[in-house]
Amino acid sequence: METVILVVVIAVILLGALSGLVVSGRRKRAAPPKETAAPVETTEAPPTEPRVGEEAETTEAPRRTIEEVGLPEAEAEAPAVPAPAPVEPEIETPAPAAGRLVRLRARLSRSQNSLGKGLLTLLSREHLDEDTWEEIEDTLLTADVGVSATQELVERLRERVRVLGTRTPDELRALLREELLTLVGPDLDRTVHTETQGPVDRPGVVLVVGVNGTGKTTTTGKLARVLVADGRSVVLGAADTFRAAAADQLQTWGERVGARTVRGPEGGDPASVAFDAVKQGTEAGADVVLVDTAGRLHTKTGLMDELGKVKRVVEKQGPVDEVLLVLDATTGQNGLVQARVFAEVVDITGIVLTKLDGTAKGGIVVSVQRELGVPVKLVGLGEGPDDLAPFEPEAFVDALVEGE
Ligand SMILES: Nc1nc2c(ncn2[C@@H]2O[C@H](COP(=O)(O)OP(=O)(O)OP(=O)(O)O)[C@@H](O)[C@H]2O)c(=O)[nH]1
Ligand SMILES: [Mg+2]
Repeated sequence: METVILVVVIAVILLGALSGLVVSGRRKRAAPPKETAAPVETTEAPPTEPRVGEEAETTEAPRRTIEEVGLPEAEAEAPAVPAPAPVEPEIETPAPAAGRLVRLRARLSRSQNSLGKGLLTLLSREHLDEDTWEEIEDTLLTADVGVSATQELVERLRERVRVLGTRTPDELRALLREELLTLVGPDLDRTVHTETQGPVDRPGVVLVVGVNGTGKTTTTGKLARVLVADGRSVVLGAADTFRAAAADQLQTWGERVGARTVRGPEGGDPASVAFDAVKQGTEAGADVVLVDTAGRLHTKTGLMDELGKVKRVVEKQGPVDEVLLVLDATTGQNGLVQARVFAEVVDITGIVLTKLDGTAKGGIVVSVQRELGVPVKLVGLGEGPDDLAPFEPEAFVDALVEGE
């Protein structure tokens, strides 16, 4: 009897175990179709484990037709709107360059009219004794006019004041204006040569040089804007390979006006970047190629050698039409020393005097022209994108003697 009960108990347990197995077996069979359904439907690709889930998700989207039907227009517009926004920077329309110095005159006067005012006050004294003439001389020297130009000017002023006899303020102002203008050189050719002197199917090539921090990259960017405003197409060459940020800085300027920047690897050969820029500019049929250079190099001793090489390599494709030396007006005599060194290596054809808004030493215009025998062609009057002006002697001298 006991064995019968035992057999029955064992039979019940076995039955229970069997039914459990069947259920779990069903579950096991049910599970795989859930996991593999999507890949099987959507792709013939082997369902390798990690990809299955991803593909299932991505391919599931098109099947949600109800949602699609609900928002057909919104879905169609959505990808089109955000896509171009981050890629296409807004292209600016810069202000034209003509008459800029007159527009920026207030800024020039603020920084420079202490020279004019100082001179007029001194010249208005009833008795122009030796002490007064010395003060006039000091005023000119302080403004960086330079020794020889100062002596010349004082001599001429002495002579003319003597002839004039009594002096009204207006007469003095006119006289001073005339003499300062003579000193600045109203007849020098201040055109920035951006048109090629080589074969006609070649862009004009402008090389921008100077020591670090003077404003080369900023000036190159501002000049690109001036040219674009005049309807010229511009390619920029980032031949400052000293640090990647330098090329980025130039490229940002270019992007704002839709000008392409040719650049090379950080620490790469500046001459080959400059060469490429001119080559690509030629191929693209650009009007002007502006090449920004480094104010310092990895090999310190080689700055001047490197610069000479940049120019020579570019010249393999044709002449460089303009070499602009960028000088920081606030550095005074130091700037003149730099100018001399650069002039020995590359033929400077024009000077850009930057930061004239931040110094009263506008006399540097006179001394640097005398030093190099090269005219000041552009002046920087601020950090704004259009704060670069063609240098106009009349407007400059007016700002000195009239002020605001
Ligand atoms: N106030 C004023 N600041 C200027 C002017 N021109 C340039 N700057 C500023 O001078 C600083 C240096 O200018 P950059 O153009 O970077 O000088 P850089 O010669 O290219 O310098 P490196 O690449 O380091 O050799 C920047 O902060 C400019 O905004 C100007 O005319 N007026
Ligand atoms: Mg720079």
